[in-house]
Amino acid sequence: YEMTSVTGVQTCALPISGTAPTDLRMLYLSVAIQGLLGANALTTGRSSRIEMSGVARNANMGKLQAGYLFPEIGKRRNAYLEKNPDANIISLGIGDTTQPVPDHILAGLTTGVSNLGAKATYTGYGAEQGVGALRAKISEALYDGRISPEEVFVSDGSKCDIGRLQMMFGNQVKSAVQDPSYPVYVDTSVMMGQTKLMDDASKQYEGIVYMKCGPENGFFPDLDSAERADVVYFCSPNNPTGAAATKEQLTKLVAWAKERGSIIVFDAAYAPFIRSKDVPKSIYEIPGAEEVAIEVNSLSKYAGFTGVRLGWTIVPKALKFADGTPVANDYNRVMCTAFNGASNIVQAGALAALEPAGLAEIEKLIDYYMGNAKILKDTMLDLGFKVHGGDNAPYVFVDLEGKSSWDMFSELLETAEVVTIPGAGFGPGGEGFLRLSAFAPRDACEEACTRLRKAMAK
Ligand code: PGU
Repeated sequence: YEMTSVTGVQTCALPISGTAPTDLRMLYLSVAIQGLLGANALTTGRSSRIEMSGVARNANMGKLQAGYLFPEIGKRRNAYLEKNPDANIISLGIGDTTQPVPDHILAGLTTGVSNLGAKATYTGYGAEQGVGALRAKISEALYDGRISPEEVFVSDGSKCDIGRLQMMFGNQVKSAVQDPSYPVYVDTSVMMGQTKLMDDASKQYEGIVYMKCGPENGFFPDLDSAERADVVYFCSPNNPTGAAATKEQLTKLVAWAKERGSIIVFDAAYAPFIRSKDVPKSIYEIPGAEEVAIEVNSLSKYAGFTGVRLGWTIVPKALKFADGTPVANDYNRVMCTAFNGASNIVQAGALAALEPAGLAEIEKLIDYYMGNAKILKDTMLDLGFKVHGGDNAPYVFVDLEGKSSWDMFSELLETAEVVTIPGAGFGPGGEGFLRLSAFAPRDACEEACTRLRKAMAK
C-alpha cells in the first residue's frame, strides 16, 4: 500500500493478502491508513492531499438530511432499473413537463437564436433584471399593470430565485414554511445557516417555523397559533398538496404578515392551473400585498420551460426592510452581483409566450395536464382513497390512511413500476400522503392508472 503525502512518499507494506481472514485484513488496512493520515497531518498541518483538502466544510451543509428530494427519488429509480433492466417505469414523480413547446412560443425562441446571427440584432450581456420589453410584458399580461415593469426581475427560474432571495435575507432571519412544502424553502434556509440541527423525533429543523397544513385545516395554516417568523414561504396552488388558497384566506395571510411585520415569499409557479373563480393567481390581487409580499414565478410549468429556464420575481417598491431600505434595492444588488441576466434567446421565447397567441397555447397545454390530473384523481377516488388537490393544481395528494409514504413509494415502484413522490419528502406534515404528478404524457398517465388500480386495490 503506497500513499503520497504533501511532504513526500510514504510506503507501508501491509499483510493484506494471503490467508488472513477478510475482517482481520480490513482491520490492518484501516489502522494503517489512519496512522498514515495522522502522521501526515502532524508533519504538514493538514491531511493527505489524495484524501481531502485543508478546507473546513460549511457546517450548515452537514445539517442537511440526505440528498435533495428529487435526485434521491431518481437514485432509487435507477437502482431498481439496474436490478430490473427490462422494467418499463412510468413517472408520476417529479413535476417535469413532457409536452413539446407549442409553435408560437417556439418561433419566439427561434427568433432569439436568429437574432444572434446578424450584426444588427446581436446582443451580449443584457440587463441583469431582464430586457425592458419582457419586464413590461410580464407586468401587463400577468399583473394587469398592478405591478410596474421596474418591479419585475427576470431570471433563469424560480428555484434559483428562492436561493438568491435567501442570499439577500442572510442568516439572521427566521423562516416559516407550510408543512408540507416544496423542499427548497427549508433546505436553502438550512444552507444559509438560519437553523440548528434537525430534531430526530419531530423531523423538524430547530429554527424554522413549521405551519402544519392538512385536511384538518383545509391545508391552510392556523396563522394565529404560529410563532412569528421574518420570512414566510407560502405556495398556492400548493406543491405538494394541490390546495389553492382562496381570496379570503390570502386576505387573512396578508393582514397577518402586516401585523407581525413579516415578509411573505409567495410562490405562484402553478398560477395558470387555477380553475376556481375565488382563487387569486397572484398575491397582488390582495389589496396591500405590495407592502408585505415578494412573488416568485416561472414559465417552467406554464409553457414547458423546465429545461429552457425562465422565471421572474416581483419585488414591489413599497416593500421595505425594518430600517426603511427598499427590499428591491438589495434584491437588485444580489441580481447584479450573483446573476448576469436570463439568456437572451429564452427571453425572446418568453416574450412570444406572453403574447395573446402564446397565452392561448399555454391555456391548451395546461388543459392537457389538468385532464391528466382528473384521470389520476378519479382513479384514486374509485379505489376508495381520500384525495386532495388536482382541481387547481397539477398534483394529486393521496391520503394513505396511516401507511408510511416511503414504504408506499417503494411498493409502487416494485409492484407497478410507477414512480411517485412520498409526502414525507416535503416535511413531516406530508407523512402518510403520496404526491402524484399530472405531467406525464396522456397514454403513460392512463397506463399508470391501470397499474395503480391493481397495485393499490384495497
Ligand atoms: N416552485 C415550486 C412550488 C415548484 O414546485 C417548483 C418545481 C419550482 C418552484 C421550480 O421552478 P423553476 O422555475 O423551474 O425553477 N417543482 C418540481 C421540480 C422539482 C425541483 O425542485 O427540481 C417538483 O416536482 O416539485
